[in-house]
Amino acid sequence: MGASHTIDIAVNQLGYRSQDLKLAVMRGGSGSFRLVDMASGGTVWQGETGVAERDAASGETVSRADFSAWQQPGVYRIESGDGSVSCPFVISDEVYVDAHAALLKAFYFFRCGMELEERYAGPWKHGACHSSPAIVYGDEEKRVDAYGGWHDAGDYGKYVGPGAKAVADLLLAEELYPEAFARPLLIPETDGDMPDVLHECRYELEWMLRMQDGETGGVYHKLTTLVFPPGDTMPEEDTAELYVSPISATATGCFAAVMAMAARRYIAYDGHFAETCLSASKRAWSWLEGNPDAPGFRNPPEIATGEYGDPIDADERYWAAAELYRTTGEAAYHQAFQALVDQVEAQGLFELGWSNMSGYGSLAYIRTEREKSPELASRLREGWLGRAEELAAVSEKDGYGISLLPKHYIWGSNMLVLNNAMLLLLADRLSGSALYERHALAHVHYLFGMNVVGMSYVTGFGNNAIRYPHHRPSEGDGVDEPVPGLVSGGPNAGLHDDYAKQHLAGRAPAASFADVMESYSTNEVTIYWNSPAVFVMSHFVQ
Ligand code: G3I
Ligand code: 9MR
Ligand code: ZN
Repeated sequence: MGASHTIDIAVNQLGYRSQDLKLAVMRGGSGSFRLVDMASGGTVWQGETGVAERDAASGETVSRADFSAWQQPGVYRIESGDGSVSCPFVISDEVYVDAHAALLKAFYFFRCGMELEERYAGPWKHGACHSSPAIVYGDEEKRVDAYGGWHDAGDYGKYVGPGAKAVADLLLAEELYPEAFARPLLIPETDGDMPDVLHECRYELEWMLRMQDGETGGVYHKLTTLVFPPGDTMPEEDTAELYVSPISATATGCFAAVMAMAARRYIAYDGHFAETCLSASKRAWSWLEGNPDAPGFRNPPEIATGEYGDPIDADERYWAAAELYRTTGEAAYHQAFQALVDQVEAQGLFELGWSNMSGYGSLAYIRTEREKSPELASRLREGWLGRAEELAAVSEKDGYGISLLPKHYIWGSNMLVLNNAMLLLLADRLSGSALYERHALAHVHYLFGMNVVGMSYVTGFGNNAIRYPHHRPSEGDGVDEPVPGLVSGGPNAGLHDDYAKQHLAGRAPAASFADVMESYSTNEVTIYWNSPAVFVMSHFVQ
């Protein structure tokens, strides 16, 4: 791990903006701490930590050091009375700009079906991949030519549900924080008018359009090889036969939703594309209407790649109805939305995951300017704010200031960290206040190093950032550094891979993490862990 410093003082390794909440976490106890200016070596500020308390998630006794009062830009580190030293970090208003850009650029690095040229990809260039038409599972005569889109993760599968979540987060970020996307991304399609983030999303949306069955309007669940290739396979070396798995209601539902959303975001730049998205969305909706009892998706027997199984499609239908109503104003979608809400509520109305996508539907309804049921709109809005209040209460108590309980350190826990930060920021937006911003920021501090393992979970960002993500291109490309800007899944107490079983058993939930390629259940990367990070960081680069 190459770290010469101790991790007894955990900081945001990127740093802090001058006016923001500035927190560090001390492990082991409480006491005095000094802020040391790295340039002069002098102590510029000193303080006392809060009371040390036992932190259930990390299994440590920790105290918080709050140095928000110091606002002078510079490079610093924190030293404690007993001689512990933190990583160096910066205080500057620009401190999150490069990380935000890299988290977004990561989507270009996930691209499938085209060469990543050196002028855009630098040393992480590679050849074109996965360009042959896919066999339709169960109908060996039929082919689907669904090239393009983003690889899902450390593997090369392309899955509709995860893609829909990722695009939704990016389109929402662009809708709410347009100024955060003013800088060019250095991707091939750049032109003067359309923001690069929309070019990048379009690359995925066009793949999704190819995943829709022309005859029925249903959407194939995923496109993968039969099994995962070895861990150091480059994309262009992964030449096994491709298969599309059967159409599913969950894929068709979130496809309908994200296409209706895209129709609104692209209309100002490309009316033809917006129209294509909307008519694809409506065809998907018709499929849903014709298939009210479609079974949940399960991997066909010979297909062993990611399942993204999800037996409940009510939330995807709910999201689709909300977006179609917001885009078209047609009463039928409004009725369908209202008819689904009680059923969806049982699983939660404010979820932003690949499995339960209800939160996107609730948000679309709360934000639409179309005519709505005042009762339903206020029920959803109040519910959203109530959820934020619950997350804030957990964050107040948590040793590291975040909203996860010990049971939440599951596969992809960093998605929960970032989804919750997103929900908190949206709550502020809905109420016109800044009540939860500081809690959301603590989640950013956690992501970039203020956590019990003392690592930044984003490749290339932070003095002690992860270096060995479960990401086949990073393993296979012969470049020392991994592809930059990738968010790791983070601690997972479930011990879902052999490495975790052997090395992480018995650890506290938040410490169940290893920066090794083998540990795919703690250290893989995905598009839908990067996308909420882009959303959250968009708020903090304004
Ligand atoms: O929902 C339950 C929760 O109720 C329970 O308390 C908790 C306790 O473990 O488990 C939760 O379910 C977890 C589920 O994700 C929901 O998030 C499962 O344990 C966990 O095994 C499951 O992990 C998923 C994993 O695939 C295995 O299916 C991850 O979310 C998902 O991100 C991951 O996705 C993989 C793809 O299959 C292939 N591509 C890479 C990608 C990332 O690793
Ligand atoms: O690389 C695969 C990763 O993308 C998946 O998330 C994970 C779980 O489905 O599986 C990984 O592949 C492993 C396989 O499941 C078991 N053999 C080792 C593979 C890693 O190289
Ligand atoms: Zn590919």
